[in-house]
Amino acid sequence: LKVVVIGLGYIGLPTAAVIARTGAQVLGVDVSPSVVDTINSGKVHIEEVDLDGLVSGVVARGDLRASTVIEPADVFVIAVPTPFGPDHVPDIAYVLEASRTIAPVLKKGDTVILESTSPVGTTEQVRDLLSAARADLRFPSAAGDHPDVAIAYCPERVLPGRILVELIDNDRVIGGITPRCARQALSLYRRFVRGACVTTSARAAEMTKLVENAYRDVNIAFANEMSIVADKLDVDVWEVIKLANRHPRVNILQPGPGVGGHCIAVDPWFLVHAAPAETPLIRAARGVNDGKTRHVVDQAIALAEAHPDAAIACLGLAFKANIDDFRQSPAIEIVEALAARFGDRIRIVEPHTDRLPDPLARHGATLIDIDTALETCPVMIVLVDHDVFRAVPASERSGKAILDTRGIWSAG
Ligand code: SAJ
Repeated sequence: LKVVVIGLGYIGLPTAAVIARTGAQVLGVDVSPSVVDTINSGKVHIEEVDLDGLVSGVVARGDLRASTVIEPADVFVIAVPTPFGPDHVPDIAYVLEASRTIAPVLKKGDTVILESTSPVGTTEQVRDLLSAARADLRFPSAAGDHPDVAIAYCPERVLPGRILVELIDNDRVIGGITPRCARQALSLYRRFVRGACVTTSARAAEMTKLVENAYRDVNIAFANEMSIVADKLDVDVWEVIKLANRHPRVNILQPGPGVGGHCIAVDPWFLVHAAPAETPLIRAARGVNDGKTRHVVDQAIALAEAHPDAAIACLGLAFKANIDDFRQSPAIEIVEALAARFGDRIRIVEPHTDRLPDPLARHGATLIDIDTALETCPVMIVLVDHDVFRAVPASERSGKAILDTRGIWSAG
């Protein structure tokens, strides 16, 4: 079996490597020559648990290669980003571009699978684009005739930091343009998925993915709203959540400094865009989570002003614990606002980087380690729950002024 994976990012590269481990011949295609060179030398350009060892192994065995140029294959997997543009309008340009590159090499019997989070109807758009480009092939339609090419949508659902485990263990939803397309796509996932593989329509699978992330966003918004209420009422929100979660049908998530990353803060907008009048709850949740970041900025400024001249340690820049991914990180937004105001009083601890993003350094903020922070900073702001911060004992932080947005040092 020959598989082409288009897009070698956080999803595409691990997926390509896992498929290659099953003995399939995998070609990873990416627009970036440096990403391609890195992978062909057996290395990785992203940090993810156990990914380096897996990639170096499958590259050394010749089962995974990377290129900027597509080749014919039996299965094509599209795993490119789907950001949103101005006014939160979903941007599927990369998906359509990837489809355009597939069109010339497509042949009878091939399977095309879209994994990128996409607005409902995108898989049909991929089909339309391919069918316009290749009048010599028959493409699937709801009418259920016998197409030459199968087209399906199978959303990725893996959690950064656990990608290789979840790629194998999570259930997969496989949505075909027709049931036959879904069955054909299923045979790829059967090679490496231990979880259940459930087949459905492409549109239902597309919406399922959006619903999963919108559900999480709404639930985090609830936790964040409760944290602001608890602050106002002078109650420890972490204790309240722990106590409420003892109820058999209550399971509140954790408040934080806002919602970051490239999924949970983005995908709900795809639903809002598709049905603006019908999604007040999803929109409100987005507002609450973004508002929580501004609330933390205000709290942090008040704390800094209450301790004039004190060095302020900001713990963490990543969008969540134990990863090196800073994309759409609320921590970055908060530290930027603080650095713009307090300049070289701001010290940043982020074990997952050795250099500060540009605006932070420009404002005079510096990168220090956790030991130095504990020795030299009377004010500490916890923005990310990295294990190394969690491990700081109460004795080492006594006497400090602390704003703990993740509740890692909460007595509750
Ligand atoms: N967060 C909280 N409180 C919580 C949980 C998360 O504030 O209780 C924050 C995190 O700190 C982070 C953001 O939310 O800033 C998102 O983190 P996450 O761990 O909830 O999710 P992601 O973005 O790493 O991955 C999500 C996952 N989706 C769901 O859990 C429904 C993952 O399974 C998806 O594959 C991924 O989005 C994706 O690519 O869509």
